[in-house]
Amino acid sequence: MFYDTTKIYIKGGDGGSGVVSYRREKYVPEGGPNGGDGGRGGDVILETDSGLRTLVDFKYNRHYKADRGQHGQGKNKHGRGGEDLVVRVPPGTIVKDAETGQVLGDLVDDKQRMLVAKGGRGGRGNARFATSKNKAPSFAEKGEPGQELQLELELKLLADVGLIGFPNVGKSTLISRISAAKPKIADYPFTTITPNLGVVALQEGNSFVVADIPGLIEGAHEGTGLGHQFLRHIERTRLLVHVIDGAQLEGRDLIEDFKIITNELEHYNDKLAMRPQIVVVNKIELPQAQENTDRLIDYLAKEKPEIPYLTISAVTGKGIDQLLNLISKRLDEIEAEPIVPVAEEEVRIVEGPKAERFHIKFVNGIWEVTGEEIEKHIIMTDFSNEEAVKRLQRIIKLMGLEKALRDSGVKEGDTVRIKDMEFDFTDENF
Ligand SMILES: Nc1nc2c(ncn2[C@@H]2O[C@H](COP(=O)(O)OP(=O)(O)OP(=O)(O)O)[C@@H](O)[C@H]2O)c(=O)[nH]1
Ligand SMILES: [Mg+2]
Repeated sequence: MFYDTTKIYIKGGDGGSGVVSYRREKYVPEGGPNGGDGGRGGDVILETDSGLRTLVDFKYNRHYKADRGQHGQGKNKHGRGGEDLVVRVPPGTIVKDAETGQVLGDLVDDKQRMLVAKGGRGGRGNARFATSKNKAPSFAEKGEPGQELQLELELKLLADVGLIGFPNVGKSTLISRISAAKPKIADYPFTTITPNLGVVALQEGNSFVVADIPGLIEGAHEGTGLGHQFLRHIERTRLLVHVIDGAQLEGRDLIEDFKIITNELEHYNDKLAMRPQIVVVNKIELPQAQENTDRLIDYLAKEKPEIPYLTISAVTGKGIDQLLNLISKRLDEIEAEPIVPVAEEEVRIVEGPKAERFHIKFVNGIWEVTGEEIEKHIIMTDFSNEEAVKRLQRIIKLMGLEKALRDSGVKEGDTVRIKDMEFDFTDENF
């Protein structure tokens, strides 16, 4: 089985910060708070697009960040939310957490969506913190950072195009010319013993996958020369490219070659024989090729007018661009077959992190507190603002952290570290 994999970094947009602001009115010396909230950051969403067949686009662009939310403003103006970032992937993409290897989702259908990184919540403005006791709070919350994650994308490659033909006609040379595949190439039959896949990248983000299989010979449909096994690999392709040796170095006849391979396909599987085909006459730069080729072309025009043909030289590159254009055009015309689901593993849609309470550890004389919820409060607090800090202290009490620290044996004056902030454990601080 052939897999294409790639790693990408994704991050939801950060939430905008809330703002501190007061009403200013004539004759009202001290207006009430009117600081608006920050907007929420955009989410990162994967969406399948049946126009994509491979992961090549991700080889060049590995970072995906959604927009951040705008900060709040005075007059109770809330910040605008950041736009979601929709990242397009081909159907059949398995999405894994790159760190743990856990399968997060299996995107099969066209236009299927999966939320992979949530944007951060916007921080609340000071208007939200007004109470009967504190009518004009002078602090606001900072925005919550967006979720970030390394993803591993995995796609089982299904070949769009199958290269068929006799041994030694230049199938492997052709795939090595049009893709990054590096098959063994040599001047003797059956050089290729297992199939090779190559991804062909065209302009405008178009790409397709080609399978180069070992050469076929007469009797392949009955298993001669392992033909059975090889034909199986191209059963699910959408287009066959039949490569013929124009120079006839083996002393064979072009038209005979064509008929033998066609016959093998028909005997192996009717459907395979009906598959759209392009005939490619290779080694055209060799002097003896021209005459042979004219004969084959006459034959095709008469007997198989539905099959387009081209002459190329896989060695010099002649005709290769035309061939790629023709393949791409034919693939567009042929309707894509539905992709079969590839993973049976449990499918889980990623949600925001589970808020866990905290852990306390004593490391090198410092009490370290970790936990998503408390760390989020630290990040969202504006430490340059005394009132915001007081609010954090209340939260710490309410969460039971102060008591838990005491129960763990924290003494007056000890250092407590949460995230990158260090506090002295004093009455004033806790
Ligand atoms: N002159 C010339 N030689 C070519 C051309 N394309 C391939 N060859 C040569 O033909 C021989 C066979 O090429 P391969 O690409 O290994 O052929 P294949 O069809 O993959 O062969 P199998 O794997 O045995 O089925 C090699 O010596 C190539 O260098 C061409 O366009 N012109
Ligand atoms: Mg080969």
